[in-house]
Amino acid sequence: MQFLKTLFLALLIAGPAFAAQAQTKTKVKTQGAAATEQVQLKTSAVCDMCKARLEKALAYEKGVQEAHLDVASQVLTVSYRPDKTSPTALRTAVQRTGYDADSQPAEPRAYDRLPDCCKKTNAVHGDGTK
Ligand SMILES: [Cu+2]
Repeated sequence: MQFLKTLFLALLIAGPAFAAQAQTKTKVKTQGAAATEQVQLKTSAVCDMCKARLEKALAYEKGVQEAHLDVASQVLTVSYRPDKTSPTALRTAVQRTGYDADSQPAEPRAYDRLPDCCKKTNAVHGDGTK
């Protein structure tokens, strides 16, 4: 009986400590999520190669947590830390990769380096005749 009493006492003391620890952890996690913002940029991407190129370029960009391009709509969705970067900086990153970002045109030199099939002027792209 003495053993059970001791166990009960131990739980009584340790219980609140565990609860407090769990609470602290949850709070930190919530703060991290709240610090993330999302922006959608209209790009001139045309295919899966563009998608891979843009997503990779943005992944290396400071403050970016996730980048996802929808090829059909050409919309690049970026999750980012507003204390580390901004939509303006993200648009510039897209331009430097060779693609238009919203109303801003691609950087000409980067655009020239793109493979022909990824250039926005390639009208036959994607119809399977090349
Ligand atoms: Cu492409």
